Amino acid sequence: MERRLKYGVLRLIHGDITEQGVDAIVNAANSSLMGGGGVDGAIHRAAGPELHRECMEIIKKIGRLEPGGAVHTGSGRLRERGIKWVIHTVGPVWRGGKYREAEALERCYRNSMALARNLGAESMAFPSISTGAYGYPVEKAAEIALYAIIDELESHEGIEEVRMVLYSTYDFKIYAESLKSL
Ligand code: AR6
Repeated sequence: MERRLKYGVLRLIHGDITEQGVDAIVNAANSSLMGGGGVDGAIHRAAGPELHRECMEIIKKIGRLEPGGAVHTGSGRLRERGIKWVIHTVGPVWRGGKYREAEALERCYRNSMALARNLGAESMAFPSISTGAYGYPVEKAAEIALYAIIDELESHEGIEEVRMVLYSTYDFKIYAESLKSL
């Protein structure tokens, strides 16, 4: 499923983000950039130890990465798959919706895309940020993610393709329904 926008195309993909041949992939990290489970674990495993070393260098400089923020590293062994950069962003932990979780989630997508544009990436892939360990309801997260990506692709030149990579059939279905209604 895809949507053509003014400056690029948005594609929904059912698959694994580490297998996407795009310039940049986005990691749903935590504030310490220590690595973890879920998509973070999968990306670190596929990229190898260099990614962790680069993340620790960043943390030495900035202390911690706040929810909504985004930083980048190289891609370690993922370079062999054509991936040049990993963009690390931290989604909000879902606490019922009254703690500006939506704003933080939207910033993850917008800041990651701004960073990708500055790096010169022409293609990038997102996982469904915050909807695993961080508990964000996927229907709500899908609407925010897709709206932010569409708006960025309608207003900024540079990125020609954004893949939203959904790991489960259920998530893919929810994102597809959400895209139809936007
Ligand atoms: N490719 C694409 N999506 C994936 C993959 C993959 N290989 N593996 C899992 N997902 P989560 P969060 C999906 O928990 O909610 C980590 O420990 C998964 O099915 O990875 O932002 C971090 O270190 C789900 O839909 O991220 C943080 O501590 C989505 O990725 C914390 O979890 C996000 O789930 C971040 O939690």
